[in-house]
Amino acid sequence: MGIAGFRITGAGRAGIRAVSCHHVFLAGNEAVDNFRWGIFTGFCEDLVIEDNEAAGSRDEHGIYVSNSADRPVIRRNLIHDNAEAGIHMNGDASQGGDGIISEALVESNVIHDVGRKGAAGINADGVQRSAFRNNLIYRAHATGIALYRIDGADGSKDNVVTNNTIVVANDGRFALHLRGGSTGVLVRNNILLNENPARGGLDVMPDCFPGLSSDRNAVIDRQSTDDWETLIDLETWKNRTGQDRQSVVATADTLFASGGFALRTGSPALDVGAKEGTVPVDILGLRRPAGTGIDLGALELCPTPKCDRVAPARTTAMLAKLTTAPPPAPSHGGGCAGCTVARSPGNGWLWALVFVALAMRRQGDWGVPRRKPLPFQFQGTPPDASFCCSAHFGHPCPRDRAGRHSGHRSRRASSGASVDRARA
Ligand SMILES: [Ca+2]
Repeated sequence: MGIAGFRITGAGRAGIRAVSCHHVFLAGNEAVDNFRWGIFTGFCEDLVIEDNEAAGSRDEHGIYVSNSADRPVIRRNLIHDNAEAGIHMNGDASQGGDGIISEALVESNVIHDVGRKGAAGINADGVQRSAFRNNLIYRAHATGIALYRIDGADGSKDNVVTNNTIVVANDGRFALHLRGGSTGVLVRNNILLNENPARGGLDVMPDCFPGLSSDRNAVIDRQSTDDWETLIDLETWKNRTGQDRQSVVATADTLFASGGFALRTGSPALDVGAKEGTVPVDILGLRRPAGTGIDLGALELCPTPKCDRVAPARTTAMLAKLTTAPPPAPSHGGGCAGCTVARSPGNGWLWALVFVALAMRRQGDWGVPRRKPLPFQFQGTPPDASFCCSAHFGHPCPRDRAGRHSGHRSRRASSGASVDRARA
């Protein structure tokens, strides 16, 4: 089943809640200004959470995927201004199951202004054989990405952390933190910056070095192997750990064009990335490599007037299983010249709902303030109308001419009272 196109605000616990389920698809919703979580799931296997906005959770996280359910996909969400984590994932051994979330895909999320009460941009407790890639995390007031074990049955082992851009705020912790026996982690092509002079890029506890392979990252020149008791520069880090032989020291000024996180001409992140562990498109669908090699971070730079841009992979096993007959599609006009509407047999109704919802939101029909522009923009024409409308990128969307759909206003999901076995 799918839940798409709703705006939920003011819930006492979760804006959207899905527990003891499987193959649930949450897309294009706005879960904003709810008390504890924007989107909460527990024991929900093969879950897809994409193209949602999860913001303003006053107590905890934007998106919380809990318990030991496997194969969650969390991508292209805009997550911001949550008190604790942007995305929190918790294997929850204390709640039964195997205590491990396996084979999660966490990619192309934009996460900012989170963690004032702690946690991380992306927090993973007992998450294994999973990929964290193409995420942009900035103004992180706690950790950027943390792989660890507190209530998971085991450390967050055998994960891949590639092509993320992380900038920690001046009151935050480290950009990437491994602890609790989180071994076997592949770290490639990340930008790991920190505005806090007392913290830095990589913080790896000694029990996480077995199987660690970290290289080709652009990092601020402060790392740690002892939970920030001492800070060491990149050269010392290389000598002590044998890691990051081809990583480089960098700052925002040397990496980014002014005003955002797109790479500047001459950036040390250009064309020096590894192929290992990466994905063939960047956070905006630009095909890698553009230029002579793969860039570091979530945003590949197009060095020529035109680069190959593709729609992000949208087809999932979940989508293939949605078989509800499609109703007539809404009419569209304007916006996104050159875009086409991607459809898969059997799920056109779902995308239609997402389109209507997002177009209405753009027009202010829900009284929602227009989103502040993000500090990067498309270069050229985006490939796909649904991608244009993606909650992340502030691009003009196709306009819906069908009028208001007031029935979709402020629909409130059930929350709280029944079986919620998540650790709060
Ligand atoms: Ca490149």
